[in-house]
Amino acid sequence: MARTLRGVSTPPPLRQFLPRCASSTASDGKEGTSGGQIIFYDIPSRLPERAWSPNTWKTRFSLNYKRIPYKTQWIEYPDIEATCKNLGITPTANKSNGSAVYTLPAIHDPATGKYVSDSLAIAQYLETTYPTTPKLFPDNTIGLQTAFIYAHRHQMANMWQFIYAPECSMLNPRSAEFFRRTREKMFGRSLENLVPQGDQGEAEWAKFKAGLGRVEGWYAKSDGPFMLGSTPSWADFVVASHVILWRNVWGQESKQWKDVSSWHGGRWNALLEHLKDYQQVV
Ligand SMILES: N[C@@H](CCC(=O)N[C@@H](CS)C(=O)NCC(=O)O)C(=O)O
Repeated sequence: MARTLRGVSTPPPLRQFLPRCASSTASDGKEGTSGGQIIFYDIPSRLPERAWSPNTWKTRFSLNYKRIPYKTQWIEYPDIEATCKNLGITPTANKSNGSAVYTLPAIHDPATGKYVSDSLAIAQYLETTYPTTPKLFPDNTIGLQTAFIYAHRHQMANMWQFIYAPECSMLNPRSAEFFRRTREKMFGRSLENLVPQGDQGEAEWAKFKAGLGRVEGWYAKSDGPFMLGSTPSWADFVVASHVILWRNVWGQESKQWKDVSSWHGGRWNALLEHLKDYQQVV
């Protein structure tokens, strides 16, 4: 039964606040013509709109929601480390052997000269640097929302095995080769072999549904379509970034997407609809 989603606050139209700018690609990541706008480093795909990565979508949502002008610079997977090192962007993690892991999203803000990596650190940076823009963590909820990310990630553990193979096919050839090589080394088998089949496939798919159902249970407690009720916040952008990933990697017409979008009273598709104003790729 379709759930009634109540009390959505209507945002001002976003388009009028955003610059009319083309996205660009530069092999060294250096780009001298951002016109004072923030540069947002993202990973391209073969999709018409190019954007696909859940982590970088969190930053796109953050910038769009805050109506902060920016331009996207597309960096293929094998160029991420060199680009970050070249720009002085800090790594976001360490491998088990202690070596640094460089990831996107990252941003460069010419107004402060700062480079920031990690989607949550970027959100915090934008929140403190642009305090009069719409809040990602209203009412001092940053601690709770940080805890939410960990809880959400835990519920999503069974999903990734269904993602990696189709994700790889969606990437441009250089990124696809890098992604396949690094992930197959990490998992010790082919991406295709990661996808569980037959009865095991159904059991794992049911576990994914159950995890997402727990997230739905948290949403159902709030008085509105968003985690904080009628106002979107970081938590919704994290969840929606994953929903966009599913729609993209499996495709609108796929059995998987039709399945997920029918679950939980249509909650996930509805969430994307409610956040439509913040999904521009510029
Ligand atoms: N904690 C980071 C994770 C970012 C992340 O894992 N990004 C992936 C793309 S979705 C990446 O850049 N991976 C680089 C690689 O695997 O070499 C964040 O939230 O920004």
